[in-house]
Amino acid sequence: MLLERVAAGRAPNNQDGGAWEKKMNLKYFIERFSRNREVFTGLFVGVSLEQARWRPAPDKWSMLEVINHLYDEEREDFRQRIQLVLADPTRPWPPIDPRNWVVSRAYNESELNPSLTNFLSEREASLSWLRELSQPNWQTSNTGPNGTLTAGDLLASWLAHDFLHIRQLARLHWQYVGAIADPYQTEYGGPWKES
Ligand code: NI
Repeated sequence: MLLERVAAGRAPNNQDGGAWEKKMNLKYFIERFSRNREVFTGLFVGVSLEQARWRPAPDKWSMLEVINHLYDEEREDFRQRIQLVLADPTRPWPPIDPRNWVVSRAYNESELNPSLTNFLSEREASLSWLRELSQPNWQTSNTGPNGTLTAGDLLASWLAHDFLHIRQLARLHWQYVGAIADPYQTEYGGPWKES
């Protein structure tokens, strides 16, 4: 499947002999980005605004902060930066500040349903764009304050980022169970640790 796609996608006049594909299985990424849209939806089904705004500690993010972070990352970081590097590798990227946005954009004061809908719509927009991509050169790179990143690095990091936040949201659920079950304990279910 992968080999067939790589061979079929090669442009006859491609100067680096098809290396632009570099075995990046875009179909797999599109499928997972789409499935993760459902995973994020599922993680928020039945969550009250109170739970969404709950932080396990003052310096930890709430579920609402996570989904707003994902919304901004989708628009202003991963998708936009891949678009920018593919369009013009030399063009500097507009700066982003995800950590400060949590506070400066008051994520935890936003409403839950619009926040989730915003992210899900942006993910749909990302999927539409990815499906329309024609022979992108995944090796195209931009060098900036964070070093050199290829379009392929950005695509891979984007999907990996999904899973980091899926893990974070699952942990927030786990912590919330512990909080609302008090005085009952969750230890019998097992500890939270890397498996
Ligand atoms: Ni993140």
